[in-house]
Amino acid sequence: MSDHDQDFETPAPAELPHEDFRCGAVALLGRPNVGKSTLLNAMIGFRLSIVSPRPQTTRHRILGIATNEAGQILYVDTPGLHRGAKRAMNRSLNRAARSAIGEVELAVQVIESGRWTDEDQALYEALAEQKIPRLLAINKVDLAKDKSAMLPFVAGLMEQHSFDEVYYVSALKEKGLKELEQGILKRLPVRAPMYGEDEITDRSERFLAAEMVREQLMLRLDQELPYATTVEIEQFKDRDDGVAEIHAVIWVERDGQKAIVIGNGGQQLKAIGSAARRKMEQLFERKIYLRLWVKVREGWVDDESMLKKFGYTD
Ligand SMILES: Nc1nc2c(ncn2[C@@H]2O[C@H](COP(=O)(O)OP(=O)(O)O)[C@@H](O)[C@H]2O)c(=O)[nH]1
Ligand SMILES: [Mg+2]
Repeated sequence: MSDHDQDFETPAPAELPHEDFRCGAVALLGRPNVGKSTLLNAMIGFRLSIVSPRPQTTRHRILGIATNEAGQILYVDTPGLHRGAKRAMNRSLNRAARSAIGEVELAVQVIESGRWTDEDQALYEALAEQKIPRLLAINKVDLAKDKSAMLPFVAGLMEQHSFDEVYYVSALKEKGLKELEQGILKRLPVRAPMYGEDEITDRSERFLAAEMVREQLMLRLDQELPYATTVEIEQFKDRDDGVAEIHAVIWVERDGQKAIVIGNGGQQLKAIGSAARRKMEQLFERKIYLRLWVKVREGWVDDESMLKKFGYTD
């Protein structure tokens, strides 16, 4: 885990562990909600990238690192590309997804089993312009009641599209992941590892702490409200007693939203705080003291300079 004051770790110089050791970056791309973040977490064996049933849960590009004897894969999770990006926030999400494509050795397009939408097609066409190998991961195969119906779906898809290989996976049930991993590894260059073998991300604990709070907002708030919130870490301090003390501000757009986030008698905020704290304790492997505030900043979702302040710059 990286130091919480620094966003990017300097990779340790390393030698090739053996002559066929592979290392490289892979983008997980697809429309919102197909399961990219769940897949990243399953591939690295850590619940690093936040997941909720809502589209646009992922707002930042996030690197998840998986190292084994065969190689080191740097998975780049991205916000899903989506259309009609009117608000500044949505435009920022699209930029993050697009810039990831230019920085990787390989792309995995993730779709939902049995569905190929216009957005899937648009992403496919954007990827086809790149000179990197692309794999198709058909996710959520656990939901397909009739597995035999999948064959005509895939056959139809392959008639009109070319992928280097197709994989059937369930990120949730951890099915088909070894095969996908091998398909990725063999297409990566022979190269020394860029990160230490126990590192799981390039993101700071400070960043991840904000994400853990945001995950609870996505899970617990209704309708549009999660999209009007963001989280800023004002303090992240390791105390002498071994406890990490974290002060976080939940920003909302209006007073009415603030009241909802706090809830009757502070119930909602308390639930958000204790669930986020438990997740942090798992990920950071120490005791956490978390304090939350809710503050109003009108129009932050449409304001490029506020987005910068809140870290939406990638
Ligand atoms: N049944 C099933 N659900 C999945 C699978 N993978 C992801 N999901 C669910 O799909 C929703 C969106 O997942 P998420 O990883 O946030 O999607 P993303 O927007 O592409 O990153 C969540 O509710 C996940 O639990 C899967 O393999 N099977
Ligand atoms: Mg996601």
